[in-house]
Amino acid sequence: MLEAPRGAPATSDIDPFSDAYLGDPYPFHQQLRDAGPVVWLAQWQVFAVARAAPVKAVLGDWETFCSGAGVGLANFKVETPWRTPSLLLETDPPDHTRNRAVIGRALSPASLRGLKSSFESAAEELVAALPDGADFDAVPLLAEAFPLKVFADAVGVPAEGRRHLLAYGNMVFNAMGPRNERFERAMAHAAQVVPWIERACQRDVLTPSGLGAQIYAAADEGAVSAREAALIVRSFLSAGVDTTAAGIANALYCFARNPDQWARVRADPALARAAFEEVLRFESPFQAFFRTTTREVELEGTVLPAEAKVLVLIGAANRDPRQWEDPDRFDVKRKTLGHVGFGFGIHGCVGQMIARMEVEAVLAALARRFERIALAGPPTALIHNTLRSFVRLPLRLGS
Ligand code: OVV
Repeated sequence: MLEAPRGAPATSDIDPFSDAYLGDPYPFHQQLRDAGPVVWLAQWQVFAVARAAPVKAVLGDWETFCSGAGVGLANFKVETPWRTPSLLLETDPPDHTRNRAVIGRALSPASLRGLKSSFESAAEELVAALPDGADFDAVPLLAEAFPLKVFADAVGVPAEGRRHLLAYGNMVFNAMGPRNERFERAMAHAAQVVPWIERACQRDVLTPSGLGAQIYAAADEGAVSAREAALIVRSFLSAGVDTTAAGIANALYCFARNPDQWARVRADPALARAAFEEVLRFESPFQAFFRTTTREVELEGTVLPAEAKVLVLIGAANRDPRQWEDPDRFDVKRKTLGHVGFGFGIHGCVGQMIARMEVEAVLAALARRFERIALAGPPTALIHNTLRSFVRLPLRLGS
């Protein structure tokens, strides 16, 4: 292929928000990686990075590639965001640093230790209720049910109306793409969902011992205002359910497709934790998001102007053959250190410890009961502006 002149990026007409791309992004990822370290997506007038090295370079330099202008296609400096921006996701230092410390304390390994046994018993109970040898849809019964129970319990939100958490996550993550039909469909439920979420962020609605209450306790200490506390709690509810549900569904899909890998986890359930890292690499739930340049910058020989949107293709970086040997092979014993499934840098997933605890509990409970995980029919992929998962995953488990 002809190299573009120095300074000018490769150009592509790939549409990362088309049904074809979102249904099977991997061939497109390869084209984007091979096109160059930075690619200009003509249709959306944004840059994209798909190789592991420039993805990490972008995420490692928050001063140049900021989040305060939004991490979706929309530039918040030009377009009014659909909701009050997140004090974590859509904020830069120094505010981000302060808010991150508050939520980080609530989600620290020390703070989460007490949740482990309740996650394990909830996983045991859900798995015990699954049919042995009969078909069922693993999306509602396992992938969604588990975080709706344990994460919502951990935060301390009411049991009534919890399904709104899934609808809200669907809005939040679809809103990072263009204002397309997918976005509009997700927003169709806003009138019921948004008020429920806003209520659930209030101190008097949250249980007194949950993660939500801990944010308000930090407000009592003066770390943040009460208004900010509500918005930080909103981040739990935005980021903590759909992502983990996708992680569980993607894990089940990986194992159904790779029975030899499930056999390894069965033989040694302690592998469950490492296996989830490989799931995050191989089928990353949060596939893509944007940064915005704060200045003109050269990235691997390409010059990007200030105020440019840069699409960061997490899912592509996680399968970059420049970093990974045989990247399209799902291997639970692979050294997964360096995957960006939880992001990278100052905005790296603050909930990654609780996510790992959740998925590990589910996989370990499944490994104790079931020898076989098989597809019971064709799965229906979720076609979503940023998440990769399934809307239907028919499985048959066998003991
Ligand atoms: C990582 C993430 C995704 C979506 C929403 C948020 C965070 C938030 O802070 O609201």
